[in-house]
Order: sequence, then structure tokens, then C-alpha cells
Amino acid sequence: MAVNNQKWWKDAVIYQIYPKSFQDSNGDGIGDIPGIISRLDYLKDLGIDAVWLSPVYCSPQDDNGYDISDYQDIDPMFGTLEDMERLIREAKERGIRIIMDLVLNHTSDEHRWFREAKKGKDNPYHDYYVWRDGEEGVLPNDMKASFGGPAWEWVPELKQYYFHQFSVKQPDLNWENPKVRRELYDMILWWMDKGVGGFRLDVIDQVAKEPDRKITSNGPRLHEFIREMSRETFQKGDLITVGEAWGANTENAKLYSNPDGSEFSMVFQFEHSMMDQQEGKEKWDLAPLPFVKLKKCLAKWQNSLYQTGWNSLFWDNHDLPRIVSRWGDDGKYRKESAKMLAAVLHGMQGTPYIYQGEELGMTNIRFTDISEYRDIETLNVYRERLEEGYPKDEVMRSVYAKSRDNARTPMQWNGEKNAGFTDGTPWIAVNPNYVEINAAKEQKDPDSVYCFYRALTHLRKEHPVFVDGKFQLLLPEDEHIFAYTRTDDDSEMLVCANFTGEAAACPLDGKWKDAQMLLHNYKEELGEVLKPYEAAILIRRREL
Ligand code: TEU
Ligand code: CA
Repeated sequence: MAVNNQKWWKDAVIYQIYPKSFQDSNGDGIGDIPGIISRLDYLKDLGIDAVWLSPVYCSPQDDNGYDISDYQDIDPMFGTLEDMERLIREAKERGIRIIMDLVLNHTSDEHRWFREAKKGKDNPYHDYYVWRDGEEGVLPNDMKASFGGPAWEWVPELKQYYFHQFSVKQPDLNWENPKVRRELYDMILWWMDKGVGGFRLDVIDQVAKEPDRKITSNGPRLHEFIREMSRETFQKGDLITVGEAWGANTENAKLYSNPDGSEFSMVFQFEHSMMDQQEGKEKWDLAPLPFVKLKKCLAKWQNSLYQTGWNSLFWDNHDLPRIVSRWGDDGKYRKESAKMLAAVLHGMQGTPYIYQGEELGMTNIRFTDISEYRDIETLNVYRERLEEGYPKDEVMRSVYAKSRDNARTPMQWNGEKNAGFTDGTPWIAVNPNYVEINAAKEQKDPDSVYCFYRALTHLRKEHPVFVDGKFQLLLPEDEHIFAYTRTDDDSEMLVCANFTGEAAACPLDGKWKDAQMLLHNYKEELGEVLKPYEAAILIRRREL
């Protein structure tokens, strides 16, 4: 078995596409696969190596495709299986791999397996899901679903409840049943046969649930299941695999991303992304970002997984708000702060992810009326919190800060109608700032956020220290500066950044005076005091 350290994907950059919002090709207002194909040259220009494609399988779209009704076909809204095969082929021609999103914790309630399962307790598919006998109104326990309400749903015909960690339309699969696991592995092999370049495993830490003990994440059999899946599928190909794990810590992350290749290539964990919320509460319960804590958290992950695992590096995805609005400044210093955030992230060890539009410095959305929102999680929390008596403006503040729809407004391609996303009516409104912020404009401007991201993807290929250098956090207690070094046998790299909108002193070792500047987000020379959101990456040869 090849050891991770030599793997091709170690210098790769991954771009995430949320297909519904990327590019519409037929005027129905919904992004689709032919739309993605038409933008492959854009992605090639950006310098990315792989695309993580959020789900395009058949789905009733209760959770925008994370509720799958057929794993082996494409939803007509996105195109056909032939379109998908063409996407894989045309991407490959441009040196881009397609990473499919595997949602294996649950299916749609409209999946054939679940329809069968509901027919009777002795149906062969019944045990594909998680059932408990009971009485109407007396739930097996008080577990809650992620999108609101109880985790148990009553089926009168069977006099049983089924378990769902997400929406009612996303019944949990029973991984204890070996037949379920075999079906899933066969499906994965089928996609591998079609030439996909890898997989992203949705909420994989939650598959080994034990609801009777109220265990969802990190169940006792979790790593046994993952190793079996990896052996039966991924290890038969040369893939890049990433496990999404909200419940990961630095210890189990070493299992998920074990360099011996027994589980996944890397782990996608969220500790840093849950910091601007009140301790022990939900993401909607806002709190200011504890900056020093953030730095220490990222440093901990860098140091813990050095040579023992592999990190995913991300600020954004389809579930998170836009980083420039969240921890940067989407007003006066939008460009400076978007570039600063990019430099800090891409300079660390791991695989960087760029979420569609992040490379343009796209911002959060503020719809004035809740009816313009589309996300099931947002709509449910809005309703629930109003019922619980929260003031409406407080609920809207949370929605503005944290709604998943912040990341789901259409990609801003140009300054024309609907930002060039569609000729029709978009399924969710376009952010009106597309006139200012769009790809066409960014690509023309050498000082744009886009060109900064492109420089980063190229630097990673030119300087091995980006991939293998050991991380060291500098000025850990500083309230403004995020600075660190990366060091390997040949060179030393410095990333120094002002994370705030005020000028801040950044005292550095004199050895950096004659270092080579790789990237800088201000034209003026780098000084001892960093300007608002100023960030620079420098490199020097090591003296032996
Ligand atoms: O997300 C996992 C997950 O736990 C999220 O629902 C998360 O709790 C929420 O977004 C934070 O507010 C994955 C997918 O990325 C997400 O889009 C799906 O809705 C979810 O799984 C269910 O498949
Ligand atoms: Ca379409």
C-alpha cells in the first residue's frame, strides 16, 4: 500500500462546486452539469486540481441533494448520466479530477429501499433503516434532529418509529446491517468505474450511531466500518478521499487520515469554524470571534497532524457563511481582507479548499424577507425561534450571520443580468453586489482577489515547503497578528498577516529582511507595522 507522504494529491488544491448555484445552461434558473462543463476553462485558469461536486444524484431536493433517492443516476434538473460522464472526461482533459459527494448516513425517504422498508417488518429492506417499536406519541427517546424537531418519525402502518439525524425526509441507514454496507460499496465501485477521482464522505462520523445510547457521532464501530469501506472500495483505485467529521478531534483525526491509507486521505473538521458562537449553544447564538483562541486551535491541528495525518484547509463551504463577511471586512477592506484570509489559510499544511465564489471575495446575503430564503435549516430555525419568543430582529441577525444560504446565492460570473448565472429566474436570488463583484471583472484586474488565489495555487506547486514544511505559530498571544513559519530541509517560509482593520506592529526576526517576497496584498513595501488586513508570504533558503 502506498504511503500517503508520496501521494500525488499532497500538493493539490480542491475547488468546491455547489451545482445548483454554479451555472445554469438551459434557463430554468438552476445550475446544471452542462453549465459546469462550460466553466471548466475558468477552473483550469484558477489552477485547481480537483472539483468536489456537491450531490447531483436523483433527489427530491428536501436538503438540496443531500437527500438521495437514487445513487446511480443524475437528477434530471442537473442533467443526465451522459452529461456526468462527459464532465468527468472533459475535466480529466484539463487535468482536473471530479470528487463526488457520498451521502451514506441516510437516503431520501423516496429512495426505493425506504419505500420497500415501509411495506412491512418482514420486507428485505426493512432492516436497511433504524426502527424502534412504540406507541404513537411516545417517542423512543428525546433525541433531536439537526434540522429541528425530534429524531424519530412515526409510521402508523408499522407501529414503528424510524430514526433520522437530519430532516424527516432523510431516514438514517442502518450500518449495523452488512447488506447495507455491501450495497453502498458496490455503488462506490460503480462510480470508480466511471472514472471519478475521489469522494467526499458526508457526515461520515455519524454513520455508526447507536440511538438507544444516544450516540450519533463517533460510535464504537465507526473506524471498523470506515476501514472496511476503504479496503473494499477506495484502496482499489488511486483516489483522493475526504471524510466530513464535525465530531473529529486531533486524536481520532489521525485514524481518519492515517498515512497508511487505511481510511481516508484527509479529514474535514470544524473546530475552528464553531468559535464565533456562545459556548455550549448553537451556531445561531452569536459571539465575537476569539482571535487568539482561533490561532491556537489552527496551530494545534497543524502540529498534531504533522506526519501523522493530513488536514483539510477551508474557511468556506456550502454550509458556512462567506469568510470575508464573517471574519474579514466585506465593506471598505473587502479585497484586502479576502486576500489576507486566503494567504493565512493556504500557507498552512494540508489540502486547501476554495468554495465557489470565495476566489472572487463574494459576500454574505441579507434578504429582507424570510420568504427569499430557501434552506430548510434556516427556515426551520426561523420558525422555531419565533415560536420560542425570540424577537424577530434578533433571529434575522442570526440568519444574516449564519444562514447556509449565504454561501448558496448564485455564482457571480459577470455584470450582466442575474450575474450571468441564468437567463431565467434563479432558484434563489442573486446577491445585488454582482455588479461590483464578478468573475469577468476579477479576471481582468491583476490586483484582484481572483488573481491572488491563482497566485496561491501556483506557489504551492513551485515551493515544496507549502506541502511539507513544519508549522510554527509566532506571536501566539497577539490580538491582531496571525504569523507563522513553515520549515523544511531547504527553506523557510513566513506568513504574516494583520487580521484586523487597524494598523498593528508585527515584530519579526531580522533574518526576514532579505527574504524573497512571494505574495503581498499591498503595493507598498512590507514594514514593521502592518496596514489593515495586510498579509505577506516570504521565503528564504535555510542556512546550514
Ligand atoms: O452537513 C453536516 C452537518 O452536520 C450540517 O448539517 C451542519 O450541522 C449544518 O450545516 C451546520 O449548520 C452535511 C452537508 O454538508 C449538509 O449540507 C447536509 O445538509 C447534511 O450533511 C445532511 O446530509
Ligand atoms: Ca438548468
